[in-house]
Amino acid sequence: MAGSAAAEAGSGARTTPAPRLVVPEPTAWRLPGRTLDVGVPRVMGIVNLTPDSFSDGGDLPTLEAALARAAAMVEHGADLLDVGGESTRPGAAAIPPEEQLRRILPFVREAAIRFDVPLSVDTRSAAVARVALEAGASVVNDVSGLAHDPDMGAAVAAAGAGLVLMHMRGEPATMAGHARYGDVVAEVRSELGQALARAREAGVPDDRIVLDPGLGFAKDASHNWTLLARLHELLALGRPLLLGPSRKRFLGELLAVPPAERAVGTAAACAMGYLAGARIFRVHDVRAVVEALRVVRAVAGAAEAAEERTGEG
Ligand code: HH2
Repeated sequence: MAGSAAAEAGSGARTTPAPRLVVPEPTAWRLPGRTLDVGVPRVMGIVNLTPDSFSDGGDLPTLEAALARAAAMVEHGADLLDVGGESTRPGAAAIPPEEQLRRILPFVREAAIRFDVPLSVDTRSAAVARVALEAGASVVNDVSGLAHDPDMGAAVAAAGAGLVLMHMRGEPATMAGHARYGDVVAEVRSELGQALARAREAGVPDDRIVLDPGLGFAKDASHNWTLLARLHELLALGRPLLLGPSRKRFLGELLAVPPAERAVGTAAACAMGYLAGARIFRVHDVRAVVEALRVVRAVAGAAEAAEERTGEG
């Protein structure tokens, strides 16, 4: 295909596999009470209820402010909300479960009533997950990929919740020292496979699970770019892919702008991630990303229609 596209382009142009649209299988993510079709792109809006998150720490000091931010995200097209009470930026210390719950629980209770989108809780603590799931959350986003808390898999399985397994090495406090790979894509794929095995062992069914390469977690900028370029190789694990490039340092290093000005870079990374097969995008700037994904889908749809016509002719 790349060859024929190059031939059409003429004048010595060549194409690489990266910009081709990858259409992943499977396309269903089963959550309590509903199945999310992830054949189409889904945007997960970030609600950080932390004083120290790298891009938006302290932005939402009251429950009202958090609910207003969430309402705006849903209005702009967020399909899920991800709430967290612990920053996992490089160097961050762990936050005790009681403090995480103090930060997030009022929001989880209220958001579960107000918004008709699944609520995800970003935590590595089974105690936090259990309480949040009982209060109305339906997904656990575990950035440790079930490596941090040995009770997490059982907590997710018992609630029948959805599970995001993210790739990381070490802990946020130490992960920068683990950013050493031979082939970063092969190693992330293999270690995500181990996380998937931990989930299965704990009784979490495959159709509840999505996988995430963990951009910026024990990865330097070149690792992140390589993972974005070769994301489709992670589809071999057989589960939908979630991507979290939002406002991250590798974008800042390229663009030389502070975190609050990285929405355009984030949207471009999500658009490329979509072409490569990711279907869920965890972002702060929901509107920019929803619009970027709509544009990419329109082009991809037109390309598919053109291909079908060629096939018929
Ligand atoms: N990134 C962050 C936190 N949670 N979860 C998933 N699944 N994927 C990610 O890439 C991811 C994540 C870090 O971003 P943020 O929440 O904005 O910052 P902080 O950890 O400082 O709160």
